[in-house]
Amino acid sequence: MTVFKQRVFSGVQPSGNLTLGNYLGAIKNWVGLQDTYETIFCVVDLHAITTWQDPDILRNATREVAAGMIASGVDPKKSIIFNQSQVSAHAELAWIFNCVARMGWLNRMTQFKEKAGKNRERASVGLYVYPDLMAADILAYQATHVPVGADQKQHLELTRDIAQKFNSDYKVDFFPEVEPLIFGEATRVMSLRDGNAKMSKSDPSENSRINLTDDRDLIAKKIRKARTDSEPLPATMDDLDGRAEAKNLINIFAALSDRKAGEVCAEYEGKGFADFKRDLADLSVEVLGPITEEMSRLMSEKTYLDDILRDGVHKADELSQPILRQIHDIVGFLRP
Ligand code: AQP
Repeated sequence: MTVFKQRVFSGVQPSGNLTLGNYLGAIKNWVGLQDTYETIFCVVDLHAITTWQDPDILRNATREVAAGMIASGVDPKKSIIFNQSQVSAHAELAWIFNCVARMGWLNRMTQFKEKAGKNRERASVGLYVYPDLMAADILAYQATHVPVGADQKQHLELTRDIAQKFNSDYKVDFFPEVEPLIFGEATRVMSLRDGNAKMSKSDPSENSRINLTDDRDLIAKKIRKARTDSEPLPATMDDLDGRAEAKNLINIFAALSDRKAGEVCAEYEGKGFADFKRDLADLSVEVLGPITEEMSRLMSEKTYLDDILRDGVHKADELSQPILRQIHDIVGFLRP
């Protein structure tokens, strides 16, 4: 059996402002992995264009996501940080995986159904094969671990299916079995306006999310305006069933303070939301304020950000090209 190097890959789309969901569900968790694994973090601009992106805004958002990662503690000296479109292995391997994945598998992907909505016939083909590109992102590095939010679980299962089918079709032990790393107290941060909808960059309501570009006042204001109910907080998380907005705010509090949700709930037992939201606003400003400020400082240093991305592209190419060449040999592509 092949022993694979313990390697982490993850990414974020530059499809809008980074949200508290991206931070708590993904980026915050990446920071602690840098000392244990070889870590590769990608601004997935090829994924972003599966829905329309204005070119100038996309360029800016690409730097902004890189700045957000670095401001959150991803260290360019420890991790490879780069943008996906500049490393050709991603798109090339995605094509091979388009030929490995089955239509039936992709038809079951709930993210496509949610994002395409009623307008399925008008959705881009790229949006449909998005999970194949995600599998390529990971497997172009033979990555073994992928830290993501809970919404990406199904896509990672598909990555495992693709890897297994490739190995079995070509009778090789080439791709590892990828392990999802879904951890923290906020694996699925919900909208501040609707506790049953995921907090998302592309939600038309600005008040539904906290952006990592919001200043301290705006962060506090959005928390104060977050939708809640009129009941006091109960003693345990189980007693919050059916109160999605309340549950979401407790989970956010717990994740921001590195505590357990149950512990936070018990601390506020019997209190109303006025007290809780005041404390949550203070905590959010304390934790996110320095990140948003550092991010905005980094955005004024475009050359520095571009140098980091260029260096990352070079390193990512060096890792992925030999793997891609082996894949070509396995598939039977002649290299004259
Ligand atoms: N609300 C969330 N809670 C927890 N984790 C989340 N992630 C995203 N939203 C939440 C995690 O962030 C990482 C990067 O996500 P992405 O940008 O690649 O795509 P997404 O999941 O489609 O994020 P958005 O914000 O909803 O983007 P749009 O609106 O453009 O589709 C992933 O690890 C994801 O799990």
